[in-house]
Amino acid sequence: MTQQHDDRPDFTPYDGPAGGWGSVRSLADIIPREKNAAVTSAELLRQNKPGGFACVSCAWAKPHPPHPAEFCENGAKATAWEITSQRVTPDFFRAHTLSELRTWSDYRLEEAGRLTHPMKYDRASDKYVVAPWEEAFAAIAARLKPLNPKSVVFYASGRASLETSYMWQLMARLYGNQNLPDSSNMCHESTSVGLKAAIGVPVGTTRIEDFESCDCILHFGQNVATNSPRMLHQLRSVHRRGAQIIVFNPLRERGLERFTDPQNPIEMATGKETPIATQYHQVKAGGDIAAMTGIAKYLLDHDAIDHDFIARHTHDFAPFADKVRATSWDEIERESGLTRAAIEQAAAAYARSTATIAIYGMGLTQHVKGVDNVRMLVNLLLLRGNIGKPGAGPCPVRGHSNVQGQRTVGITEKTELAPVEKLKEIYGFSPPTEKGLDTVETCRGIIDGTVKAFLSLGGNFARAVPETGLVEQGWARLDLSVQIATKLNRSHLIPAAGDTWLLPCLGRIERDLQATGPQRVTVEDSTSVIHASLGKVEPASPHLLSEPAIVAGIATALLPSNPAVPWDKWVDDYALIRDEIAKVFPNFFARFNDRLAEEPQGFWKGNKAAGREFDTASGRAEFLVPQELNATGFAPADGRYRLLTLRSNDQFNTTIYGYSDRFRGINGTRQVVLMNRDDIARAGVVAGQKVTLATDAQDNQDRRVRDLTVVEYNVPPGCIAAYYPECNPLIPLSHHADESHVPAAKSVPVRIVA
Ligand SMILES: Nc1nc2c(c(=O)[nH]1)N[C@H]1C(S)=C(S)[C@@H](COP(=O)(O)OP(=O)(O)OC[C@H]3O[C@@H](n4cnc5c(=O)[nH]c(N)nc54)[C@H](O)[C@@H]3O)O[C@H]1N2
Ligand SMILES: Nc1nc2c(c(=O)[nH]1)N[C@H]1C(S)=C(S)[C@@H](COP(=O)(O)OP(=O)(O)OC[C@H]3O[C@@H](n4cnc5c(=O)[nH]c(N)nc54)[C@H](O)[C@@H]3O)O[C@H]1N2
Ligand SMILES: [Mo]
Repeated sequence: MTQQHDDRPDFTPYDGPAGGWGSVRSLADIIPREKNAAVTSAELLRQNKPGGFACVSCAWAKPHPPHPAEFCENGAKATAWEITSQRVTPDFFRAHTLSELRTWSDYRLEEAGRLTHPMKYDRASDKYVVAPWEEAFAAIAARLKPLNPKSVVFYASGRASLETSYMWQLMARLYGNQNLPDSSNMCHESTSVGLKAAIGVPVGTTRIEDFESCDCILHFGQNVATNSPRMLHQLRSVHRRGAQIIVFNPLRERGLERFTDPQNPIEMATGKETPIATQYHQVKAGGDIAAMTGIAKYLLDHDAIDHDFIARHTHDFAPFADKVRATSWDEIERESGLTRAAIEQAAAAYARSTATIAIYGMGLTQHVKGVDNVRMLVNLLLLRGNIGKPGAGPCPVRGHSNVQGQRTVGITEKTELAPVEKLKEIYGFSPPTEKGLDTVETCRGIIDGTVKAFLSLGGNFARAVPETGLVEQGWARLDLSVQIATKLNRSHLIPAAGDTWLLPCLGRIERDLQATGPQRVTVEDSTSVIHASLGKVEPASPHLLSEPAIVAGIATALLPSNPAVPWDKWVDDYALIRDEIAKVFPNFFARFNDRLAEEPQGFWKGNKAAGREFDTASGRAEFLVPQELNATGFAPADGRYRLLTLRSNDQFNTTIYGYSDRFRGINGTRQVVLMNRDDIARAGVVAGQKVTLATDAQDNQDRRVRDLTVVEYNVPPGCIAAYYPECNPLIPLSHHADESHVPAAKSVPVRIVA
């Protein structure tokens, strides 16, 4: 059951499968709570289907043909959450000051419902008050015009459509910057950097069909049952075909162990479960480079490598092989926390495979050596030629439903990834070429005062980023904060010194009616397939504007008029925006509108590396020689733990649906720290006791999170786990992946203060 906060904390280990009756009960609990059961139930049948809408939860691939119900427990929660009948109206804001709302939990803020009117912060009353859209656009433009464009940031959170995202980046560049951080800066940027350098594309090469022909899956640091549950269907059929699924994860995540399909009546009636993992290795947090080095060592020692592929398609194999051979099993065992025998068992299974997919998530990307983690996994694939053939390839599992797509259409702070020449040719201006700010650099700018204005296309920036304390203090000094959002969150409650705007938009499941009729939007999934999405639900309020209309409103007020950029016409007909995308990105989007019509199940935008064409420095796939086995970026020390920050099964990032982390058996509270039994004894605490975590960093900043209940849990010694975003104040801003700047949220150095 989904529970309220702390109503009765309960830590009973869960011994059911993922899916199954627990998942049905969880839905039966959530749908009525949002008081819109009939609409939600009808909408769920349109989810992830041709002519329907693309789920607003994760970015996992949508199979064709779809399952009769192509949704999962968490996708259904996301749908119910968006089309709730609860409303945050002007009356709500008349009743509550921002000082009061800041004391509310993340759960309570979003549970209050959908925002209904454009609002402006009024300092005298400390409240949001209604203001008309035209006033909002004019006032925002008036604040932005005198500012140095370099001091303004345009953040995007990964959910907005390709159409909106395209307009967002174009507005920023026409205004004069490419300060376009997005949530992927906290997420799969290690993939974008690592895969680009290794294989020449910033995205995975695996397609959903590959799951039908692989005979092995290497699975690192991704929590499938919670974060991409529809993928359990693919994993289950892979397992049933007798393929190997080899998991590396510090936690024994239930969905990786066994699954009962909640949509299969026979499985439900008989309680039949399918195991998922064939091997499960509880690697230490940050120990993956070591574990993968061990696998590579076995492959080299047993000559289980694809010499022909390596010779024809790769570069720098020799230094990589030398380094691996020179690394001792002692070091590998110590750094991975795994025995040689366990690693060899994994390596032997991999060596027998003819086609392997490498799946991974935040467990690899969110470390100081996050890029090396990704590259090391590619090294393993290259050793056996597992790229560019059926059933093989890297498969990063993306987060937000269009986070990969936002990057594809120009949301990037990096000039070399921006379509500078095309923009210049088509719109007749000189796009900025100075590198823009990413998320970490934006935080630094907010803290040191060089960032003056922050515009947010969705998301909950102040809550999702590291170093929460200093970021919130800096935020209060901004000249302008503009938040385009569906629901209230903490980032909306920290008023800027200048103007603060809260602009409510349509969600993707809602009908988007413009001058030429109902509009579709498009998104890109984790496997580079572009899908159309048509919302049909009555909008939460008649005062909402669509995201494209809001961006156009700001852009029109802000920028000199340019006949090549008819913002209003684009809002009248989103197909015109798709025509622009097709002109600027012809390699991926030629005949964009036609292809949507021809392939209603979605079209693949293509991927050179999938055809063994490697757009890298050497023109071949690059091996990387890892410099360190420890991905955490810090040395072990007495009393220093590696904190990994987790998502529960009852949240979407900073959106907290409830207090039930069912598969982990943690219910009724999120204020916990999961510890190994021996560590509990060593630390001199007891299970059930409340402790404080303090960051163990060599700077003068005091970072603490208090009142966390110790829960005994099966985690490797020296590793502890607690929830995101509650623990974000503990992450130093400087603690991020070397090249990609992804905050290292999966290994934060902390001490326990009893
Ligand atoms: N329902 C739901 N769906 C979501 C989200 C959500 O919050 N809720 N968020 C979305 C977003 S934006 C994203 S990015 C994805 C995130 O999805 P995931 O990539 O699954 O991210 P996390 O939940 O942070 O969990 C990472 C997993 O890595 C493991 N891990 C931690 N440290 C290490 C390590 O050092 N090595 C290894 N091998 N494993 C490690 C953890 O135990 C955990 O199982 O999901 C997306 N989908
Ligand atoms: N410690 C720690 N920190 C992390 C992570 C971690 O694992 N550990 N994970 C990181 C990752 S992977 C990510 S992606 C980031 C997430 O960071 P963000 O993407 O910034 O945060 P979300 O929680 O996804 O944003 C939720 C808000 O989005 C708004 N929203 C929802 N739907 C829509 C819509 O359709 N349109 C608009 N305009 N707004 C909408 C709602 O107002 C909601 O409150 O957090 C990162 N932070
Ligand atoms: Mo993410």
